[in-house]
Amino acid sequence: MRSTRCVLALGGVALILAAPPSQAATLQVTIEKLSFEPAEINAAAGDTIQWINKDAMAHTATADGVFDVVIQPHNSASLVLKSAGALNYYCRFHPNMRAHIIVPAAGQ
Ligand SMILES: [Cu+2]
Repeated sequence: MRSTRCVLALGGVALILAAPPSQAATLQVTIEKLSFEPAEINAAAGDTIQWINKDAMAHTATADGVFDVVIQPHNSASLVLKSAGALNYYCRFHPNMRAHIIVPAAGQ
């Protein structure tokens, strides 16, 4: 497990926060106006990603062969990351909606 993680704060300012090495976190990604924000997050295997859909239409977070989460309008959905590795995901309904999860291998 990594000892630091990036969290995007208001205005896109990146803060580096120390985190307990073995504690899973919940990372939130907001979907608003057909875009994932932040579009890139650092996560660890075991972390939960929670998508919060502020739009009036359904979206998905889809990484082919890895996960496919539907997020209903004005609702949220979450997923526990199973393994390390970089992941690109997109919305099946709006394929130009794209985002990225960076999951470092243990020890990085
Ligand atoms: Cu969408």
